[in-house]
Amino acid sequence: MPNVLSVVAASLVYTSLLFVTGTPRDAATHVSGRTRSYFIAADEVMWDYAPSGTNQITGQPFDAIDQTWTKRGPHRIGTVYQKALYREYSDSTFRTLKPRPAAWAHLGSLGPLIRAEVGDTIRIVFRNNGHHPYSMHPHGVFYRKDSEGALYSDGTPGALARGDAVAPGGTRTYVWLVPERAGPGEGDASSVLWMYHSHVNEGRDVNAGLVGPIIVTRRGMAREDGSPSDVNREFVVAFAETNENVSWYIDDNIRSFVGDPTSVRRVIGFPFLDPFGLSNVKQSMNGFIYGNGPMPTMRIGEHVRWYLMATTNAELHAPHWHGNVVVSQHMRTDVLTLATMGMLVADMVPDNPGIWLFHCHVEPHLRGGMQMRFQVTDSAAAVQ
Ligand SMILES: [Cu+2]
Repeated sequence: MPNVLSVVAASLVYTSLLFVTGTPRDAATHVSGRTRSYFIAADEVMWDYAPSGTNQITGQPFDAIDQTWTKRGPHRIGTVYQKALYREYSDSTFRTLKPRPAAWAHLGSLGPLIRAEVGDTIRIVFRNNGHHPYSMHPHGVFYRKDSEGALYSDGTPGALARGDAVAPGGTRTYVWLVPERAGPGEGDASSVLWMYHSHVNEGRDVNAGLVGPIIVTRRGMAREDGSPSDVNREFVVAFAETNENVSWYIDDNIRSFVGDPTSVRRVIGFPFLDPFGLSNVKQSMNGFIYGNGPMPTMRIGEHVRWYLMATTNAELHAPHWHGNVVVSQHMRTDVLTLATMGMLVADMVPDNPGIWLFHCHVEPHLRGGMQMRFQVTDSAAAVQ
């Protein structure tokens, strides 16, 4: 009996400790692995949604409907917009951009890939090179209030709240833990997708471009670089109905790119019934429309993992791979359903060579350019 009582007493003390500190002391936050450091800035850059100037899906010049979103003119911005994008630097001086590996060129406008294995700690030095307050707010990983990167009334005292909105020119270090609950669940594959984005004024920040991927690999399943050891190739694709009308930079873009800037005004609210508003809603995949991004390439028989995400608008997407099939959520399919801020993992073992379409099946998205291609080859030489 005394033993039982002492166990009960000990557990009461432990439980009350949790309430007092607000910090679980058990496996929930247990990390013992390596610390992975990243130097990431929010940079204001010009971004082209269609750098080739043509429709890569049809192989033709943009047709009259394509030009709704691609033609610059007296009342249209066209395909080049000023945006704020997350970019990776070599060190804390933020002088040298870290080159993006060829395997990740397809990320396009997305921020740098942040990786971890369960048990690791992610340390981000964030520099705001923009003209608006920005932050980095992660999904899935374990953060305390000083590393949440989101601005709202939560009672956090001043010093700990500095990361909620980093002022222009400011720098902030975020520490994100990767305990078991940030990694694959029981039914998941060997890695899961999370994302990070600015969360000061979420709609304006994310539509300006501040969003990127996090991949967490199961403990014991990671290579040195953090990638899952049972996968040959990984691709991240963000389906985004990017609404440039709500970006911080819409007025700058009107001034810079519209031939007659006084003829148009920023559309507030529902943009689709206004021709100028509609032209600024880009049906993008990693910041590209009409297949203008790098084409993912893979070999027959490889284990290919696709990570799909959507952003912060009224998004409902139906990603569809032609020619090959995937297993996602324990089901075999070639079409998934992806909603706002959704994060999906789909595994493919390509068995059908060719250049294949990968597109959103929601008709207005498809027509607006939410399409890309991927290549399956049986030749080793054709794949990087
Ligand atoms: Cu869609």
